[in-house]
Amino acid sequence: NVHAAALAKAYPFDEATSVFAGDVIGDLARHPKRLSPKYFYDATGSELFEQITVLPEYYPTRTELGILRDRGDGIAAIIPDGAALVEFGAGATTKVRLLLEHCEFAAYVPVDISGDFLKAQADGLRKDFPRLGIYPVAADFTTPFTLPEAVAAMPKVGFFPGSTLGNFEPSEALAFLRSARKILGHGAQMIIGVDLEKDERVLYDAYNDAAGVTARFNLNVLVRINRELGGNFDLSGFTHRSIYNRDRHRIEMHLISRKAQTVRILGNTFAFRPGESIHTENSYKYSLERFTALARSAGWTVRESWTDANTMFSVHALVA
Ligand code: AVI
Repeated sequence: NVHAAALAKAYPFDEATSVFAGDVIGDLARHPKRLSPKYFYDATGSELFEQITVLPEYYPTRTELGILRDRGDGIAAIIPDGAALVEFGAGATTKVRLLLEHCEFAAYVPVDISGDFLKAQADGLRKDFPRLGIYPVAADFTTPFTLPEAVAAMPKVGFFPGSTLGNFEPSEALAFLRSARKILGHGAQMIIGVDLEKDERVLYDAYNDAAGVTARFNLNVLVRINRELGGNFDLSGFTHRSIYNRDRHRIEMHLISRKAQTVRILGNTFAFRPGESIHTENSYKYSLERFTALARSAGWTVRESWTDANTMFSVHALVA
């Protein structure tokens, strides 16, 4: 990141902020402009995402929870007793609790970049599952990390809910599934939630909710750039847009400039044409066939797939 190196000399940022600054300046200098969806999740963004998960239009979270609840016995039947559950990314504990209640896990290993968040989450679970060994790992789960020694001898079960896979580009999704297989080891299993292609109106509404929470979530990345990097984005100068790109099987989120304007960030000036977009997120939607093929290319076999009655969302058990 050449920008980060130069910025680190000029500004007294911590390492994470230098990387954020370098990414923002590099990505806004591109044509078309873009920003990485990983920067949505500051404290406000994480709170807005929690609000999204309970919106009437946003079906994925409640549908996946329904599948985990209704198919809990089926999932438990294929998981060996005494296994270690390794969760890639640790959000709200609602989903993992469902698995822990249905299956006899000996250990739980939440992996997340935010150490503070992990600690709070682990403390809450310890109270309700006193016999479960909890071994948090503070790491970026998209890069290789080692599992704690304590779970070395246990069978491993990965857990990657929420269709987070959908926010990866296809090449990144493949790389992640390969890396997870390496980390979990031979004979491991993985439970993964994947959002499905469906009626475009349903997809459109899920990312253009009537209450405007998704719009606030999208715009919050500009608020964050203003606060953390001293940018001067005029929030009323940008509008939220989500569209379904049918050819690429993905929802795209954009922030559209309402007028000709310039924005300054750390000594850099970015010019916007009226109607010009910053592409902020892709959310890929899979068919069962395309997901099966992707898992296969990464060295996994789909052992079982579960969906809700309306085939809106899917949960898969993979074997390495
Ligand atoms: C976290 N991720 C799976 C969400 C999604 O649906 O792609 C993020 C999101 N973006 C807008 N609404 C929700």
